[in-house]
Amino acid sequence: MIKSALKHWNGRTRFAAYPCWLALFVLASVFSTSSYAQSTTLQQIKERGVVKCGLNKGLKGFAQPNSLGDYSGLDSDFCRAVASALFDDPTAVEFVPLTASERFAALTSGSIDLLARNTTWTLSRNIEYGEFIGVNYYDGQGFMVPKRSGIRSALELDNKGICVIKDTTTELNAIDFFSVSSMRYRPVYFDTNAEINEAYANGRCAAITTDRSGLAATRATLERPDAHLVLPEVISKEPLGPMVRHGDAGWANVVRWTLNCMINAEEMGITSGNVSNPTIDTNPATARLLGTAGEFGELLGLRNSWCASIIKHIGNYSESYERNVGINTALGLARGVNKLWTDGGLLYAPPIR
Ligand SMILES: N[C@@H](CCC(=O)N[C@@H](CS)C(=O)NCC(=O)O)C(=O)O
Repeated sequence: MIKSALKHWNGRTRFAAYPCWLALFVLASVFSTSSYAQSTTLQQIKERGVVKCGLNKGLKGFAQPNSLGDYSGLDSDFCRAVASALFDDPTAVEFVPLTASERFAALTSGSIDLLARNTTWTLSRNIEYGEFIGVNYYDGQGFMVPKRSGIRSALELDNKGICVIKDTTTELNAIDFFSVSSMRYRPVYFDTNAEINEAYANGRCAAITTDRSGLAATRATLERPDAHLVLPEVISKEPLGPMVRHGDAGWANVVRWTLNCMINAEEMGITSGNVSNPTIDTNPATARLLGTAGEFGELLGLRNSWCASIIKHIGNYSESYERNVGINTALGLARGVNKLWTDGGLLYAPPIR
């Protein structure tokens, strides 16, 4: 198109070529305004100096506040990872605790910059509320019962009281499951984990249903975890992932590549322990990840050492997983499908190049 436009420029058809130039100009301006580092959200956060991150009010392993209101967990780690990418400072986060019912309005209204709250990626949420940037925990829904109930299968829950949190995929999956299993469904609804755990502990329902990671978390907070059993059935797919609002691709990229950085770092053996070691093996892919080769941070509107900052402060995916939900924690969750693809799991991050 440029060649033909130039040809016309020199000839009598100069005027006729005008629309062509106009089109080029329009295209160029469209590309420059939607270009990589242009993000209003990113700009606002840089000016504000903190990332506003929506997370669970209290879910052990994912977002658990201590007495000072300081959070630990896989999701709060993710908030801190984004802050590290932006500011090289994992504390540059304002945590915004949200119930399941509050979470999407908080995102769409702009009161948070990102939502990292054990939220399942579904089609309707993707269309109505925002962009899922990836999956930070592949989960599925299950049931937990007191062992002494004698219940050993979810198919024995006909007409039994089921504790469930409102405005969740949990609520919808349970309806499907009881219907296809030709069982009567008797839900008892709650807003928060604190309420549901208390109700379950007090025998207000025969079983509690939620994501299996959530069941492990609840079990760990009960007085005698061993007295409770997570039933074998997995009744749904719950890909849990962070979300951002629609309409700011630059910001979505920053959040998406934060997760990709942590997964790629695990694959390359880069940890919080060796990331700052100057003698670290720098093959070309490692150098791109650490920002010593290429300008990938700049493409995102960040420093080139953005990913090195994440690993330095938070660690790679495996470090965050093992610290918060892994086999040696109270939740005791084996990596399972959350292993890297190279180990037979589902975690597969696109390359930094
Ligand atoms: N992943 C599901 C369930 C999310 C969910 O809210 N789960 C409950 C149980 S694990 C929860 O986090 N409750 C905590 C609270 O609101 O206090 C979804 O996205 O709808």
